[in-house]
Amino acid sequence: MLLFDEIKEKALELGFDDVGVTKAQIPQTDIKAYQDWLSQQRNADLTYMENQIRCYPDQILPGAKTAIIFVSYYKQEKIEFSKTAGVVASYARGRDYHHVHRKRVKKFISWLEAKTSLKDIAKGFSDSTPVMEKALAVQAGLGWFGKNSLLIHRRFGTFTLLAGLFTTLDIPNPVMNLSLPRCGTCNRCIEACPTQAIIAPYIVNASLCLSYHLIESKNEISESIQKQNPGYIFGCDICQDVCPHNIRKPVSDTQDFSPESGIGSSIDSLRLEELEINPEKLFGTPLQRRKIQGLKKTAKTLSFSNF
Ligand code: B12
Ligand code: SF4
Ligand code: SF4
Repeated sequence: MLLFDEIKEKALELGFDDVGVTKAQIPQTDIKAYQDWLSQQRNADLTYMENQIRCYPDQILPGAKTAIIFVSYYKQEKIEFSKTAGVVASYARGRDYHHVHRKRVKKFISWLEAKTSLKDIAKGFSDSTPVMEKALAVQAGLGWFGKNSLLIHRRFGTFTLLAGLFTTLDIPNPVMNLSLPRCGTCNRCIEACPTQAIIAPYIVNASLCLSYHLIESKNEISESIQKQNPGYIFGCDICQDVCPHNIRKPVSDTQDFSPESGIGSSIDSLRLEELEINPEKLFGTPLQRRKIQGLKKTAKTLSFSNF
């Protein structure tokens, strides 16, 4: 039988900062919250969010019994907004976590298969597969939902990224379910959000969120959103920067997430020109999703003198 300690040892060896084990089942309360969110069109034009399969792990991996959820801590230095450069959200400054996670999860699955002498027993995911990752992380006892809707990891706070796998193995879950709200009377993220995208505690309307407009949306950024952007060129960290669970936490020591491993903390007009000449510099970073054309479009909306 697989022991949680062995799973944890392997996860940490591969570079993850924490791991939890839980049953491969999404709680009914999360399914209901997701369906309400969808029916109120909080997903903007993210049509991939309409895929209800995310509520049913068994449809992603037939016979799935257990979910193993991995956590990566990525906090970076807070960058002051300036009139000359657009700020890149912390998670996007280094290498693309999708790539980093894919490699690690693949290695974990190989290890699992070798350990059990079984094949085709697991299916990995990180962000892009339709899986309710935060709900599973909470159920695995890794933390709680914050009012900014992010997972507050019990030790690392919210500057964490998730990955995981479903497996047909029945692995006992040694962790308690601690799914209690831990925000108390705090409302800092709601008050600080520049676009009022956190429309109620735990609920983000994607069509108001800077992160949606600066990462995902292919549409023109509306004037009102432009005006409310304090200076981001890609993503947004504000509802995390203000969170007391993140204050006094050190910068992550994972090399892959450091600005030196990717595009860096901010982009000015010179850097934009350089990226236009060498667009391959975006490869392997989260900004490749936006490509140089997208970044240039956003830069124009920042109306900084030198863009
Ligand atoms: C769609 C999406 C977005 C959209 C919509 C955001 C959203 N909140 O849904 C946009 C583009 C705006 C976005 C932005 C960001 N994202 Co995003 N995103 C996702 C994605 C793909 C799905 C999220 C989802 O299921 N939404 C559906 C809604 C219904 O779910 P929800 O908002 O989590 O709502 C839950 C809770 O609020 C809870 N709930 C509802 N009511 C109540 C009431 C109480 C009392 C309680 C306790 C709970 C509760 O139930 C709901 C269902 O579980 C996940 C990856 C994945 N596959 O899960 C990444 C993910 C959530 N994103 C992530 C990140 C890092 C970000 C950004 C920080 C990036 C950035 N710096 O710019 C921002 C943060 C914005 C924010 N405050 O949410 C990480 C978050 C890690 C973490 N620690 O939580 C994830 C998990 C990706 C990953 N693999 O690491 N994202
Ligand atoms: S990422 Fe920015 S815009 Fe989106 S909810 Fe958080 S603070 Fe608001
Ligand atoms: S800022 Fe306050 S309300 Fe928002 S997630 Fe953090 S603790 Fe919760």
